[in-house]
Amino acid sequence: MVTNLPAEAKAKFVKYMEAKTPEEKLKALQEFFAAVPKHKGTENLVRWIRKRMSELREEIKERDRKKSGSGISIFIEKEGAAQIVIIGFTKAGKSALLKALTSVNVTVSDIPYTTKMPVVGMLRYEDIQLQLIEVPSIIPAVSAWNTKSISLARNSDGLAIVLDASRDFINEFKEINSFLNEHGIYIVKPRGYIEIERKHDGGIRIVNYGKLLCPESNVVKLMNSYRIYNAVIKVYGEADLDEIERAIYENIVYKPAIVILNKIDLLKSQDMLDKFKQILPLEIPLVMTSTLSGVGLNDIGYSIFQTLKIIRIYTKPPTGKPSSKPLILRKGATVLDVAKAIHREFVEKFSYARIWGPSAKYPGQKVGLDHVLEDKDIVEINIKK
Ligand SMILES: Nc1nc2c(ncn2[C@@H]2O[C@H](COP(=O)(O)OP(=O)(O)OP(=O)(O)O)[C@@H](O)[C@H]2O)c(=O)[nH]1
Ligand SMILES: [Mg+2]
Repeated sequence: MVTNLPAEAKAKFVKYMEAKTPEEKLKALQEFFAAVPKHKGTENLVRWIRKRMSELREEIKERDRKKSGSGISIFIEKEGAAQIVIIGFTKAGKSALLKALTSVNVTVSDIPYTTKMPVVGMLRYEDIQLQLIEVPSIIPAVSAWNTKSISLARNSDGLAIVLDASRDFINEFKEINSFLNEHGIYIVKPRGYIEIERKHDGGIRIVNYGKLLCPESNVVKLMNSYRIYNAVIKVYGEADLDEIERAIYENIVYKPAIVILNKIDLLKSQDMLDKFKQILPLEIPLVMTSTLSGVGLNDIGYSIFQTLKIIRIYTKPPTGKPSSKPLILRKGATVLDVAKAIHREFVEKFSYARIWGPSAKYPGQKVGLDHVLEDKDIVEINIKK
């Protein structure tokens, strides 16, 4: 059901979107909250506003702590090919895994909530590095506690959800999944998944990767009613107007994920494992590990790499060797993406490319800009003199 907000409320929301500092945002949101009629159709919205207000309060507190010299920044600079957040309930073995995978010095302990600050380590997978960040264990009931973990998860390229095989991991997985959903993070592309990118010009453009269940003109009207006049709206899967309106507020993100079922040495019931495999969405790889015996640890890098849907491309000058450091691109990337990544000139003066590796019909095949690449291809771009 579309929320059908009065114009006054929408105007208040616009103020919120335009606010710069957390204080301004909080104030604008409080005013918006007061202007939203409370009924069935606005239930989700009201829940979202409450949550956002508490996040903002936490952000303000966090920033003040930082100012006074204690605490750390929520944002962690990306390093390596991708940033992966390790998330889960306490004592699942996140620190033990991080320590075993990256040799970072982190405290592993039987005392709950030992990890209070994010810890970073680099995991080598073949010729790339993956940046792993263990975040403080989540406590769904204590909203303020999770702020840091959630914001790091939102900013990451993917998640590694760690479960404890000696506990009721099926339910714990479900709890973690709904916790993430409540915070606008989806590990499976939702039925309707919408990304709204605000722009400075160009009007409202709808890029339809799926199926829009309402006329485009309604989307434009909806956006305009929020005084959004320039934006690219990407529609994945099936989405109706209601879902598009939700996306204006909730800013939903999709994160590829893997599940690590740790402490497999303590698995009590094979039945439970079989059931879990049935409920786990197909696109989420499952790795079973034990930090005690070392089982499964070597599979984690590969699983992360697979779920991220990235490829490694080695560029090579016409006379010379391929670079040893690969370019990281999305699966489905073309020669054009490589040219863009090197320099604009390579696009403008492009003549032809030569390819070696999995996507080449034969070594050194000549191809054009639209050639789709595969992991481990070598690309040599020749430009017009
Ligand atoms: N049997 C067994 N115990 C493990 C395994 N991995 C970790 N543990 C133990 O589980 C306990 C919790 O491990 P941590 O790695 O500190 O847990 P955490 O997920 O980081 O938990 P936080 O304290 O919330 O950060 C420790 O006593 C570890 O020794 C495993 O594979 N098998
Ligand atoms: Mg820990």
